[in-house]
Amino acid sequence: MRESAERLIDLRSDTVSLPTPEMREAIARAELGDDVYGEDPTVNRLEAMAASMMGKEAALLVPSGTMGNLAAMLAHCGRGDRAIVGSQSHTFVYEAGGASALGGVVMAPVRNTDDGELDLDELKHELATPADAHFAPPKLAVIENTHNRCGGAPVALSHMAEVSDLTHSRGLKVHLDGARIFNAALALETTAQTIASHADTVSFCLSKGLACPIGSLLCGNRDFIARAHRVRKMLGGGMRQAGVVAAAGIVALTTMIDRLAEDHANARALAEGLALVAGLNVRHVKRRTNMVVFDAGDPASARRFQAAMKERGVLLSARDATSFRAVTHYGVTRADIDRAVALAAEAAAEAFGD
Ligand code: TLP
Repeated sequence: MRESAERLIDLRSDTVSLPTPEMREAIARAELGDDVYGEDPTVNRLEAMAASMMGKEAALLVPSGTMGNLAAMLAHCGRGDRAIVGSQSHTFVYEAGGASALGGVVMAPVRNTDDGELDLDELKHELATPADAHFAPPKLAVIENTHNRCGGAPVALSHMAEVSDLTHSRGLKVHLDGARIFNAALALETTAQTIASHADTVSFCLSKGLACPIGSLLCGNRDFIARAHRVRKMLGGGMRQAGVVAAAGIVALTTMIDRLAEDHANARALAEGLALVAGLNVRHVKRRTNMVVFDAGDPASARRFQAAMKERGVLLSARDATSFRAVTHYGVTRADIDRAVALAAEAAAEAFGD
């Protein structure tokens, strides 16, 4: 949400959340050094915390989730290697094809089910690529939990275990895009560490539901993190006094995880409210996290609906020509949700009326 006099209800993404007062204080007081030399004590502290929370040997602070996934793919794969990704995954859809454009990695999409899982038959087919000079050798499978384009669905641990077993049995590695891993842990009633145990490497974001201004962490074993460290430098992601970023991250990991329950409850209330608005069709998810995806008729009515909401101060992100995503976060209260639902009823009457 922007810092301005006008109070918007910004449901476009949890990335719009602003840092907490405690984060701003921690940023101001952070002990700093040059992290490219490995000398920023605050970064070192955050990386150690992240590695231990994910049950991995080491961690690396990167500026964004996109760079975390890219550094992981480039550290796992060489030019001409194949990475198996979900057809609806963030790495495949929303990262500008970085692994292919910058690293020569061949991305092989496997269908995502509505629950954010990988279609196992298609995965097996990709894994069965013959060791023949015609084919780009598969090196990596990428899974996402929670799954953004699949409505924030938390992906079941049993599925993760299956993907991990199949992939490892072929000698490939598994990377988890755990941008919202703490939302997944809450919804699955487990720990982030248990989720991450099904992957060799994991990236997670500080700047989504945890409300930090910047930053993601990539975690894995020491060798992998050493390779990723070089890739991060190559990508221009080596930051100097990065303790100003890490200080907020430490506050996030100590104070902001439990409150995600509030975002999940708000998303549930929003889904229930929008489901009662004529003309809107809320997509069902087995377990809701902090997202609501809904359809709003044909493309023209959907455009009118989005504009009518914006006029009333409620921002949504378009998922495609007819559907929208609303995300709850630290900057959205329960009262905002009730107001957003009431305004959606008005906007729908305007957009879908004769
Ligand atoms: N997702 C953003 C947009 O890019 C769509 C959002 O608003 O949700 N993995 C997943 C699963 C993500 O949802 C995102 C951000 C990222 C990686 C990338 O993180 P950043 O934005 O820090 O590069």
